[in-house]
Amino acid sequence: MKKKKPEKNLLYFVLGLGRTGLAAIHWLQQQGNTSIMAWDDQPAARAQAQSLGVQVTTQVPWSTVLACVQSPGISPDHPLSLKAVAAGAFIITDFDLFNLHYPNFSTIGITGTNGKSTTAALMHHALQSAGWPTLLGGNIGTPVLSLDPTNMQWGVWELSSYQLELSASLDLDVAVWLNLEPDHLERHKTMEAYKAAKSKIFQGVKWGAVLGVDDPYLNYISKTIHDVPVIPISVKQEVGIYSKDGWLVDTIFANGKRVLCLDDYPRLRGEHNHQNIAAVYAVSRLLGLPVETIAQGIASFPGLQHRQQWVRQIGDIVFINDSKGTNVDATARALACFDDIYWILGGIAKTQGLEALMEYFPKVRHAFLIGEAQESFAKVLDGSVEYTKCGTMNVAVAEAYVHAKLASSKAVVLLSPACASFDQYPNFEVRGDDFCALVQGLEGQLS
Ligand code: UMA
Repeated sequence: MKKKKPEKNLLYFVLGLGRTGLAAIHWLQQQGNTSIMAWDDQPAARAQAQSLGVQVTTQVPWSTVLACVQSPGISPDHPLSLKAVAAGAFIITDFDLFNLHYPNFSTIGITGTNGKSTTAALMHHALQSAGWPTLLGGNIGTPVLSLDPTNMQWGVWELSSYQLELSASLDLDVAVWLNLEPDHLERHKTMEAYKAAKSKIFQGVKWGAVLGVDDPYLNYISKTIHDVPVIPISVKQEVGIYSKDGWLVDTIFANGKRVLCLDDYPRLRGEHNHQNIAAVYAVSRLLGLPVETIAQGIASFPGLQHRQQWVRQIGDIVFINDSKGTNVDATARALACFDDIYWILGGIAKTQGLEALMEYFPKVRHAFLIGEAQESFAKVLDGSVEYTKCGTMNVAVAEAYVHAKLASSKAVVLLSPACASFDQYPNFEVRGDDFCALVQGLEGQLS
């Protein structure tokens, strides 16, 4: 799509009226656009757009549509998207509108199947800590058009394959692609299509690309980019910027020196987090930040809420909220990061059974079971891990604290339920908040 400012009085059609679509309508109206039509397949969402004075219809005069602003959750196969394309309208995203309207804004896009939220939040935090006025938006939960760029210069965008697939002109300054696992194949159908969607992150990239080359496909891609510097990152091989023996080693900007001691960041444990750190370090160095500044930014990162979030330490006991661990894969990542674990789990079990976590059972000192899954989980743990059926979170937190206090060495009380929360909570966020509040209230009870 040719770079030009969005014109007034040409029609925008906003397809999808969730967070992205409603933010786009607000933004277009703020820019003075009055010619906006919209559609959503859900009546409740349509009503919200109507209340904003927008005509909600499928009867669109397609020949006058400049662009269809499509929400990421809507497939390119949606009948209205197909009609827009057939009529010659541009399919664009909220990122494209942002980019067209704020061409001097500098942007870092981060994608990957896993770790992109943590990496985007860490990147944002590192730049903010260095005194760079930076926005954080995208798949992490905040549509970019709801952000206020006044007095800001940098944007860190978390980008999903859906958003990349639909985008027309991202033109990022720096593109980061962390890793690749099969995901969202119900939408993309094939791995090839998924890879093609993700690869759009490099279109128009200006300053550099950071790639997690432990994945063979990303390693291959890293060799095909010639227009901008490519920085490989790894946790397995000695290439580019890599982690080894608890250190981050930099062969790109520091002649192979050890630059960051990864043990200094207990809130970012585990190989996957070391790769996230490598990505943030790589981008920061590309932008010219000194190592010391980067180190300080990473050290003060509070972590993402509900994802291995460090809550509190009482004596030798650390409390971790991983309420986002709603399935065994996510919980496996948390269990891999800690030792001497007092594990709170349960809720509504998913189809993949707890048996898949058996390799981590030797690290668990005691399990505290809650929710619907407690009986079935007890059967799996029987004979391998000591457990207590607690029923509810308040009992589990109190019991876990009592047990952890009796431990002779360091202990980790970890909420990582491997389950959905809906039997006892409206969502995993409320479950995590409940855990945090109970942990904050512990001191008075038992210390
Ligand atoms: N809709 C239709 N027809 C369809 C599909 C959806 O009309 O065929 C309508 C729905 O009725 C709904 C609206 O589209 O009203 C929802 O649009 P959306 O799914 O794009 O959701 P948004 O609220 O705009 O949120 C989106 C992202 N959602 C998805 O990609 C599914 C959010 O990522 C993102 O935070 C937000 O934009 C801001 O950028 C969420 C997500 O689940 C967290 N992402 C996936 C993931 O991380 O795995 C990709």
